[in-house]
Amino acid sequence: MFCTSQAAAETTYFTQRAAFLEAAGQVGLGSFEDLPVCHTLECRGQVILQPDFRLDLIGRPADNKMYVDDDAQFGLTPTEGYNYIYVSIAAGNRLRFLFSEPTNVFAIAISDYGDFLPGTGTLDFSNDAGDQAVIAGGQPSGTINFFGVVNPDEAFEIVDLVSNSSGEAFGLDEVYYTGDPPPDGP
Ligand SMILES: [Ca+2]
Ligand SMILES: [Ca+2]
Repeated sequence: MFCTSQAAAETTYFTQRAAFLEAAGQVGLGSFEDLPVCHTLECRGQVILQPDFRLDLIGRPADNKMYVDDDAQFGLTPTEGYNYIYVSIAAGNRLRFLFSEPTNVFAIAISDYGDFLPGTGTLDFSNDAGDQAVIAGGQPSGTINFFGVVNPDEAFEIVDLVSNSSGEAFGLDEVYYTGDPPPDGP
């Protein structure tokens, strides 16, 4: 038997759902279908809770909006089911996903990022395993960006999304992570 010292497998990034799912193994899905839709002021800073993760806005609440919506509008849209998360955050503020169990994979579908002040900012991904990538930048209204990451060597519990563009509203849906698939999919 040959014994070779192997370099650590590299983190891989994906922009296609099918390729990500093939590489990711068994995944859980957060699609926000079980949450009540709420547009009121009281709901706009809410913590979004799913069975395997929570999603927080980090930054001044007055500068941020985040709530559960089921109404596709202005290019923001669900990508799985009916519900998605409407987000508007000030430049430099962050969305933080905190997973209850470490995950080696993460993916998300982002809609309508980059059309408000085209070309002025990016939506950036990072995690507590040291991975970093740009998810989206200036692009037309209604664009959907699928973003996935597989880190076979180092699991992570925190994912941060930071927007560097002020006033940008976008949607997020379809969060994948290492876990048990829901009974009816994906
Ligand atoms: Ca959904
Ligand atoms: Ca937008």
